[in-house]
Amino acid sequence: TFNGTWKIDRNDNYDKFMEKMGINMVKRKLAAHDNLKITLEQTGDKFHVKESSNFRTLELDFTLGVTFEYSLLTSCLMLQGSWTIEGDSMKGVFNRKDNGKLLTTVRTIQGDELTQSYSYEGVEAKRIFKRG
Ligand code: MYR
Repeated sequence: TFNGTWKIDRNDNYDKFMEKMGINMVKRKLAAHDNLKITLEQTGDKFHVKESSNFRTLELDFTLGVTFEYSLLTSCLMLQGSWTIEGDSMKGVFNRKDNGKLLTTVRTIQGDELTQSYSYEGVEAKRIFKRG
């Protein structure tokens, strides 16, 4: 189960990933240490998400397989897409609203860590969270 609170522990290639996304250096430096904390509450095929970071706090709801919108880094960068569950993974398929390009993301749990992988235009990154 993905339920619970997850605190960011470390990143892998996240700066390069954000650069590919076109995010400027100042924001990238802040985002690398954003203290992201995510609380996931799954009930059936519905999720309630609480997100808090140095940038913002946000709550949202989505249903597996149903398209919703999500904004990045308080900016006007918007994604549109959905999550599904495949086996033990959550798979997210999103498109940027500004250029239509694909961003995919996968959440998996290994032991007491949640790894979220991101892929955009051939660049991959990971953010690894610990239960908090
Ligand atoms: C959630 O489940 O936490 C809410 C929906 C998340 C949508 C996909 C997140 C992709 C974030 C990419 C971050 C890249 C920053 C440049």
